[in-house]
Amino acid sequence: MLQLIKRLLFVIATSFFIFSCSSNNDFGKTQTEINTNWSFKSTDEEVWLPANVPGCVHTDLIENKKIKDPFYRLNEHDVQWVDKKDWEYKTTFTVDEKTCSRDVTELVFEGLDTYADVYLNDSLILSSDNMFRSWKINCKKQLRNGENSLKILFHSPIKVGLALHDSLGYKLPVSDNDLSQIGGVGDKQVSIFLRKAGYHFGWDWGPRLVTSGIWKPIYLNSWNLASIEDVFVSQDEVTVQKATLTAKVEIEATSSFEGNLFYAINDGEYASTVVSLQTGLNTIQIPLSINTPNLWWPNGMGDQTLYTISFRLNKELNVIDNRKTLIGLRNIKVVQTPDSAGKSFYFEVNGVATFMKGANYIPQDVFLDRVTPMDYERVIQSAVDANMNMLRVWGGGIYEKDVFYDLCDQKGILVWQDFMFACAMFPGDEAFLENVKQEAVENVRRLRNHPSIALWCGNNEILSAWNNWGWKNRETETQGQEVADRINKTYEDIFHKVLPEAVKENDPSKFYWASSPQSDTGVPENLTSGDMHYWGVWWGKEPFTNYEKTIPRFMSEFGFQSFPNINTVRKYAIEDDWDINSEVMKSHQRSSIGNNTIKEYMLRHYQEPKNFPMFLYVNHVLQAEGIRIGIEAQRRNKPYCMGSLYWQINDCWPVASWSSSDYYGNWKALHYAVRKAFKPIIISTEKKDNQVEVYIVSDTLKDIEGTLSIELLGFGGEIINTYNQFVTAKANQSEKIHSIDLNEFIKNAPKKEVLLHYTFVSKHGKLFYETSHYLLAPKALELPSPTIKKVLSTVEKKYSITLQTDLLAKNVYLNSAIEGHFSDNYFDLLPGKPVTIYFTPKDETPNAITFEETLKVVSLVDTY
Ligand code: BMA
Repeated sequence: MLQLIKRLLFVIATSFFIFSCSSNNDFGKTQTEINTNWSFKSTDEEVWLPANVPGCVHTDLIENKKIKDPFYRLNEHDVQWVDKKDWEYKTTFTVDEKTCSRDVTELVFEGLDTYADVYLNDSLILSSDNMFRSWKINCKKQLRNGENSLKILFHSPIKVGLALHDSLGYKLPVSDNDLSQIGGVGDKQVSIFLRKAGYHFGWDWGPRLVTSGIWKPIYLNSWNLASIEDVFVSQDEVTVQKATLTAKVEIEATSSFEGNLFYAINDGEYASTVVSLQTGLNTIQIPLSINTPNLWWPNGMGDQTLYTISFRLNKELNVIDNRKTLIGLRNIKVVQTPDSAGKSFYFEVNGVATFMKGANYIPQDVFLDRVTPMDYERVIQSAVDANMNMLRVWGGGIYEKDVFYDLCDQKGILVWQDFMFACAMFPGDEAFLENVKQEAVENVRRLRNHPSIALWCGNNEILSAWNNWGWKNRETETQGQEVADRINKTYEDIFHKVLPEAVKENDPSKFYWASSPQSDTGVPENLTSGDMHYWGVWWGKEPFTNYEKTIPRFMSEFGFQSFPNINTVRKYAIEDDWDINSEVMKSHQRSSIGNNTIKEYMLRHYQEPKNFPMFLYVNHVLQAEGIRIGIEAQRRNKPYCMGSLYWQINDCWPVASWSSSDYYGNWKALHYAVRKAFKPIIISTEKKDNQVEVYIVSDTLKDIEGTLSIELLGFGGEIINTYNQFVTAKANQSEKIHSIDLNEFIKNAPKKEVLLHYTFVSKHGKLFYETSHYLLAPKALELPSPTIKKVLSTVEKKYSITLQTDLLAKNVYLNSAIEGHFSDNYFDLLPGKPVTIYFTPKDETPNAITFEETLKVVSLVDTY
């Protein structure tokens, strides 16, 4: 009875409220970002300092000159105290009476890193424990008309982590990437206990800077009557004739009412449907269709058409709320069909088996607030420019911000999306699993409309670590069967229950893959099914040519390191540090085997460079050549192998790493080499004793006819022999088209003084591909000393540099102290074939004289 009276009173009160609101026409959602007047301090200090929100403790400390740039020299080691403290952030904001009186006033925290207690006007409204989740708190009770105070207390992630670590009662295996020693906490690797980006705790390419803060915006939302909370457009059937879709619209209502939901596709006319909304969450399904739709294609295969689907909720003539979502129409499948070797593993996009060309992606800065939309644009455009169609968002970083996926949608980059688990076993108590579930559900729901999302993957390398890296045996031996079983059960719980269920319930058409790498049966990787991370080259010190022998169905990781270029090194090291074994350079090299491995491979192929800058340059060429061999081998073996994602496209600080472009966005030799190796049509060769097998590999969707020409050239440019063949680059295929018998083709020419120059020119005269290969390792070549002539001019905001040489100039390297981008670099310049390069300065005011003064052009022969 009491309940009934209460309910009646509530209904009367709400009806009155709605009536009064409607008479004011006070509808429509308002959203205000709370991003001003912030200050911060550690809890043991008195003085508040100005802060940026979104931001983080470290960048605020840098701005207030309390710590020095942690990326410079050894400064990272001096700021390890920051993560042992608790930090408070506070601000005030004003709210008017009208906002206060609305049905719902809620604070939305899009990202708090990580353990935060939030107080609104001194009342605790939230305790957060996961940086990957957002939090929406109805704060109608605590919000005041006038000035309001918001205070957020961030508990030290290390202190929280240590408490969780010490109370676990058993030990969880974690890879060496959690650099607990640098953090001054001995061997206590606490990263796994916190749902916080793993790489903040260090990685084999990352600093240990465990920051805290408000890393995404905070909003105050207010609305009356109803709010469109979510729209999911499921693509039930997409053909070239018709796309059949269902929009699932979630509307939260504060009371029941009859409204009209209007909807439109692009700028088309609105249709509408009557909706009877009940108090609480309502899900409305709207069938939609698009005749003869323009499909969304990955980069290189067609356009990236996006459709805007708009919704508007009305009550009579009042607009209550509206929402837009962008979709791209495409069918995407991961095809695993048994065949004579095992089982395929490839992406089929709009019915086309598509070879995935791309790279692994890590967060672009250890301090995420510093990554601007321009940085996202730069990295994703660099993937497009390098002919990629896929990036893997790797599981030790973050579920990226919306802008990342928006750009991938626009530019045709498919995303292999890991959940955020990498190289460690995790605790499996109920609270942890529930937290993971909420994180997964939220991120799947946030990203599911993006046409770029191709696959959800549970984790990075955990299955391999447990089974192949000896963890299972070690933990069974040291902690006993029961503990080992328990650790394994958690793996099963997270990666075979919680995460796949989140995908199934919220994004049912997408493929879920529990771990990268794994085979189709779940055991860690093999060559006949599933995906592979092949680290025999690099970690196993195997020769680069082993890339030609190790061909999986889908290569999702392989890589080789290089230092950044000299301009980047200058930003973190002084000239006294210019030795890879100096303390500073070693601190910016996080791979335990890094320096020695680079040197060892370098001396296998190249003469010892005479000085440090030359060492960096040869290191770039070495890395590029190694990965080129891998990419080409994987592409030649299409359709057995259907993906090539090298490790890694970018960096999160200036460091020696496997990246193809450094922290400042400078392309290493590798990025130029990748652009070439990923071209739609390539001529690729494999040397077998005295034979060179010549392949033509095509990702284009139609046959291209043309001429393959092979010239044997002397280093002075003289043509010693030629071979021409009319060939068809068959659509979406790799084919062996010729075999060169070296004994016959090179005759008596000394191998150390010749090269093979390949071109493929279409019958319409278009040069599709051109490359040079050598018959011996670079260190065995008798390289001449060329005279390279350069002619400079300015073209709009760029410089053009035309280079020509009298004798072969191998791996011509252009560098300028002025920051900017060369259109090509590290290429072979042949006599009689001038090349024009464009340089685009970062700073838009070119000064021809300064540029010319600082431009240096060298080639491989100058390195020894
Ligand atoms: C891979 C990644 C990372 C690591 C890289 C280089 O397997 O998954 O964990 O940074 O190797 O060692």
